[in-house]
Amino acid sequence: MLVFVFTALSLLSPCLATIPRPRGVAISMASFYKPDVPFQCLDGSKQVPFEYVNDDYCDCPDGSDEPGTSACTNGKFHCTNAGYRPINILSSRVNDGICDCCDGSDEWEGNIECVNNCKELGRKMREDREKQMQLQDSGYKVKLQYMEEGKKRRAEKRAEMETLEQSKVELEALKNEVEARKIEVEGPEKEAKEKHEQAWKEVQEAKKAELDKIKAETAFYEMDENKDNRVDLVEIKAHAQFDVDNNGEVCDSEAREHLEIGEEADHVDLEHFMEKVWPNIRDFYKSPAEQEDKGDNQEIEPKEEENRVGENKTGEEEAMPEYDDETKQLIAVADAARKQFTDADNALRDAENAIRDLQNYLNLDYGPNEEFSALKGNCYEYTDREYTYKLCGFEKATQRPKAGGSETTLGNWGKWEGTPEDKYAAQKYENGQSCWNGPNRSVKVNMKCGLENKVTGTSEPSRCEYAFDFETPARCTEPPARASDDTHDEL
Ligand code: MAN
Repeated sequence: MLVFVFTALSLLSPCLATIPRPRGVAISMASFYKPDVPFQCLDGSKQVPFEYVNDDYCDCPDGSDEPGTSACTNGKFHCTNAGYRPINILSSRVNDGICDCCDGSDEWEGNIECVNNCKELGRKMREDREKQMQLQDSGYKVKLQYMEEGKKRRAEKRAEMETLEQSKVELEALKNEVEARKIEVEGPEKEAKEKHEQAWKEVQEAKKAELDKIKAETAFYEMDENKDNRVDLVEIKAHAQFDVDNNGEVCDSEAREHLEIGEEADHVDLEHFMEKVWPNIRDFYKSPAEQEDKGDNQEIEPKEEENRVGENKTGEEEAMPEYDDETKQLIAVADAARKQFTDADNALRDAENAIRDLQNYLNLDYGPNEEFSALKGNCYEYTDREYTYKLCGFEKATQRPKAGGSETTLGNWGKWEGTPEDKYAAQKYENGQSCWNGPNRSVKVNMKCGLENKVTGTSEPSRCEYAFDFETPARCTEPPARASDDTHDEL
């Protein structure tokens, strides 16, 4: 059966009314369907008589001869949808008992009664669009502020950086200067201190030598039992401590060895004793009194020995006397130079740290017009059933269990990760805490226009890979003039 119905076009568009068009054909395509000439398949593959158009038999391989029937599986049916948006549907859906077009034109056989709700859809679409425009409008105003503030901030940071770079140069020079001064005054200080310390050491050593001499003399007179001012073999033999081989007696050779004398001699005088004997025995010599007190084989504390001799009663090191005034003065000068150096060094370090912070700020990409700088230094939270998520702009993203427990870093600022056409559509926070049997945690933050900065949703599409939805005025665009509206009145 020949199905050939022209859409009536006469009323609203007089200029188009002259081109009748077969069912399912868009106005823009009407010129290809002229009733008085054979129809050329749109893919150019063949020509058929015009009567074959919409005759419910598929002639063209591209289905273009049957726009208004379901004869071709690959054909396209154009719904005019006056009051809403025209759409193309697969022509297999024509007269399939389901209303696909809001104007009901796809069900022209009347197998089902379609209500034309194009006007309502159009109204809703316009309302939504109006809301979107208002949102973009208001958001864009905020974005303009962000842009201004962001640019100002960048300029300020740059200026601050320049100032700091300059003062860094000065601080370096100052540091070198005070360091040189420090080195200069530390030399005489060191010399004076060493001189004082050396003198003190010498005094100490002299005292020690004096003490040793007294001990040696005491030992000599203790051993010289017959008081003939000599220590002879018999006297030394009386001291069991010289029994080196522990055989119960001090034999001649042991006695001679300790007295450092040969076979020909049998005694030593004080001078020989002090010079030759005492150095060998001072570490283990025990006076007769000690031997009685403690027994032969017991050690006695050197402290007690000192007490006995009567010197340095406490046995403690005597404190070094204060430096002389001249040395004190040199120390004060060096201390002042050291402080100046430490201060200059700290000031330089502070400047370097501040420069590093500024550099970090300036190295970040805050969008084409600095609009995203509003997120820097701010954090935004979102709580779902299980966790509180936090996004700190250009810094990091975290997750904290609501039930308590420690915070998990989901990622640190990485990069912009939108599309090639829209780089700023998403941010990536990466290298978060490692995930058992999975990748290091990371977050993709999808950004869209909103009136304020906030996380509006979070999810974990795959284990330890999170997605945040974020709204920000920085993503709003200047809305196009309201006149551009693709709701059409194609009739
Ligand atoms: C924690 C959370 C989850 C994550 C698992 C992986 O429970 O960070 O989001 O899926 O660890 O083990």
